[in-house]
Amino acid sequence: MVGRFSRRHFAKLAGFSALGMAAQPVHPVEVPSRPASDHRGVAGFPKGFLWGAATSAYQVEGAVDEDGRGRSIWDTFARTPGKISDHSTADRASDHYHRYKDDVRLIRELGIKAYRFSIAWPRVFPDGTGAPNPKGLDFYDRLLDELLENDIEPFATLYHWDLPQGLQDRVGGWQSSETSKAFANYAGYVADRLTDRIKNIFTINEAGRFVNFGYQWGIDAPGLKLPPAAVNQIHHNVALAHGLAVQAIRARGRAGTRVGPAENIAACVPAIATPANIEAAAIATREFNAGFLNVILEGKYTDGFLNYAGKDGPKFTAEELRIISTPVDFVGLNVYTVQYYVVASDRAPGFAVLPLPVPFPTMASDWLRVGPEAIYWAPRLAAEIWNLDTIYISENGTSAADKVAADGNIYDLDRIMYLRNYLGQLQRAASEGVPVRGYFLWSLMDNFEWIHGFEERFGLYRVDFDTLRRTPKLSASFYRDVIERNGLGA
Ligand code: GBH
Repeated sequence: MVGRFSRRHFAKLAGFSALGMAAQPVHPVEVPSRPASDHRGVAGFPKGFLWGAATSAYQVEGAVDEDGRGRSIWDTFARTPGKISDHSTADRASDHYHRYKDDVRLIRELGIKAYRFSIAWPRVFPDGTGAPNPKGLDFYDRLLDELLENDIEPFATLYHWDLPQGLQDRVGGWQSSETSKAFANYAGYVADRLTDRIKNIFTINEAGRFVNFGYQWGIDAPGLKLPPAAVNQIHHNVALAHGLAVQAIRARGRAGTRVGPAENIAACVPAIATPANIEAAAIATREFNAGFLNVILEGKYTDGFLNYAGKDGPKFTAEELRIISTPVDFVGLNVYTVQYYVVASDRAPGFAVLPLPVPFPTMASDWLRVGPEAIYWAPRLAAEIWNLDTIYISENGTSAADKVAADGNIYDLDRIMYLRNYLGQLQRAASEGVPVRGYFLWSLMDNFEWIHGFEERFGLYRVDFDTLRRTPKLSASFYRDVIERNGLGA
């Protein structure tokens, strides 16, 4: 399409020429500032709502052999032929390790107030346990200083899937509670060293997911296909790791350090929002999140979960359940899609899951079904069920079929469509008093998308993986506008 018009003609068609768009602008579209009297649009987000963006260490950092970093299970996995669709590794990734100063500037240019990054465990403890590697932690020291200098609130995730290979080799990784203890030790060390500057820590990213993908189905690292009893025990070990880490952070961090999980909640949505279906969706939310969120927030596995697991259920002690459910300061929810559409049922436990029509609309990733209502119902139901007072959307965003147009810009209107709809639903939740305090858009920039390598792009900034050059997409301007007005435009 674009090729049939001259650049100027296209810019005119797109309505941008009047806005003075340059060929390679810092922001593709300058958003004109609103007159103060313009009250159109949905009501804004609460004052002080924290607008953020997120990344994770292995996906963006690169520099896998620098400053004493040890190997992680993802280094090993990505090097195993046939595992990554484009045969890439994250050896260089987005080169954030070297470009973090520029990247902090990119955050600032959009008006983003908070940055969620993850700390690579194998940088800090190259072998998982034993002596820490001071140079590894130094990187996060520098990053924190840079963020704070730019008035950006740091949120660190301690585990975003890059388990030290040594722990996998020695004790089978998460198959052993030795890994849970090693994680707590690492968490305590980080808290000791960094909580003079970092106030918010996410323990584990998507516990419920990496266990199944990595240890049950063999899709993600470490690529194992273990039987149900082993998988349930792994889930338990991960929940235990979370609880031990919360305690270690409380013990060794500065007073006032806040900690919580970042979990991809199985989002259950009432197919039609009748009172009975809403109640059914709440029951479903507890059951489908029994292995992590529910046990850490209630201190027990649901009867439904234990009955279903039967003889394959996890082995645990009452003391472990107490540790697992150590109170948290906030709950982070990663919300991308609706997991289940639910209706009420007379049969125990009181809900039924409706079959999804095929095909169902998705974004560029085939798992990413379009379901904006997920970001309304997930925090609302979570707050009601578990009586939460502080929820962050710790991830939301989408892949898109980004193309660089002839004028050099990336007109990712599909991503904007997705964000506009999800943020509208989030605004609805906030305006009804659901305690959502902030939102982290996944992702700040294109990065290594796990088994999909560099083939699926989630960034607000495009990364050219040959030159490593960053270019803001149209969605970056969209997000900047949302932040500036603390809400959606008309
Ligand atoms: C998040 O996972 C992750 O936290 C983040 O690292 C990731 O980059 C981002 O979302 C985008 O995916 O093997 O094709 O069946 C979201 C939940 C669970 C979605 C695993 C992809 C596997 C897809 N993810 N799932 S597939």
